[in-house]
Amino acid sequence: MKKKAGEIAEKVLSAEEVQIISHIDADGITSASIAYRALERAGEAVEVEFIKQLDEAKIEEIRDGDHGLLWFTDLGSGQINSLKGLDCVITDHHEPVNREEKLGIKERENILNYSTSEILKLNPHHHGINGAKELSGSGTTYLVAKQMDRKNKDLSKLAVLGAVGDLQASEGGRLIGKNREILQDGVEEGVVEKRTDASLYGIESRPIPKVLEYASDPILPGLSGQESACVNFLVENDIQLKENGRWNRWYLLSKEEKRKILSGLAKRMLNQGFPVRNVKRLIGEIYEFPEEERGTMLHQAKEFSTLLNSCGRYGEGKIGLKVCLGDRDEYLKKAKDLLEGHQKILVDCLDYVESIGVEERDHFQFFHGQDRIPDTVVGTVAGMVLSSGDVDKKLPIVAFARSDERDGIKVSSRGTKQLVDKGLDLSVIMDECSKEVGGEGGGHDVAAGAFIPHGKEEEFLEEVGDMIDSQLDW
Ligand SMILES: [Mn+2]
Repeated sequence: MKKKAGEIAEKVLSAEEVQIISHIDADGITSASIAYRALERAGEAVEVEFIKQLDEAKIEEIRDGDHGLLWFTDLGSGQINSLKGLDCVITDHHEPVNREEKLGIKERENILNYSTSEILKLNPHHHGINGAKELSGSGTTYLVAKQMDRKNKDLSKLAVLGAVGDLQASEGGRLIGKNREILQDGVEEGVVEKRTDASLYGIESRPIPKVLEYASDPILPGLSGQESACVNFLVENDIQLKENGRWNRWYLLSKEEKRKILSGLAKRMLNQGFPVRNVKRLIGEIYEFPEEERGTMLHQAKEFSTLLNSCGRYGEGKIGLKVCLGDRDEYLKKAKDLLEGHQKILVDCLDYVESIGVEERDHFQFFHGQDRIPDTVVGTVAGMVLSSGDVDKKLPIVAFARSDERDGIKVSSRGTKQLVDKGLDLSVIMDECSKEVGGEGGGHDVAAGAFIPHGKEEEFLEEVGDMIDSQLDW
């Protein structure tokens, strides 16, 4: 990977002008920020554009446009054949959709053939590294930045942020593989710190009762979604909720107080018959950025990346980029407003799904968000529904929503680690089944999406059912 990263570094450094085109989510925003800062430090002219997906129409537009060297970050692998002839490089971690390229990982000969293809690209999947768990788009981009100049080692902070935003640390509660080496760079540079603590969201910036009330991973029985129960639980455990009129925060609690709460939560979960696996998810490794102000969302990777993801969902990648590049004023405020609005929308969407219900089919379950669920959040909602404990976790979930921008249906699908271990690969399913009905798709084994024409939903679902059936050993 180092050699390939070096080749890309050389190419981008010799370009006069670079246009970065990146995916519009936390990982894509941090990818673009890393590429931007590295190029800026090298004194190059840089432009950045964020897109939801790189489809044929977008590629045509790019072809017709006037630009310097194109640097695709956190996307591009699935469209490599359509990019032929463009002066570009790719740093991405999504699975190469093309079957032959995927096979190339295992077959030495194919790797050789592959490496002679004209477009310079860095993708963990071509190096036997799992791009869903061990290296993110921002991590892949960081490897190139590091080859551009060792001074860029401080950008490892953004790579850690992107990996956390892509939920690469969620399994087992810590970053693993190549991500861990990047984390180590950040620790050495003094820009990242790691420690073990509650893995619940909001331990930095939210009042403690809210941390419990909004907990969704894991779900806290009798507490998640129930404000007064959370307050009572904390009072019973002698936790001071306010100090001098200000809400107490988790990070300010003593070890003993944290221990008390966590063991109380574990007891509740076990009493309710939740598996030990879920209980273990209460604790994980957390990543902090010492340069940022304590008690703010920016201080912890989980909260910072959530802020970036909400920028992305509302088409405001540039706001996230500004925050990543250091704005702590106007753009940070805009980003926070987006997040606040987002949390309200999610609550409405979950209410809507509850009202229409989730339909179970033979091999999966699904709901159609129509125009009531924005296509930008349908994936998040699907993931929340699947982990809510209200539906069957043994079935992957597929969700539809009408696209805001294009005429058609946005599809999101989510699985679980257990299903992936049994053979589920949603990226292949979304790719192949959408093609069958005249659409396109791709993503990761555990989470993938597609775009299909209106009215093709039933036909598409039939294909999906058949394919899940053939992938899984029931
Ligand atoms: Mn990504």
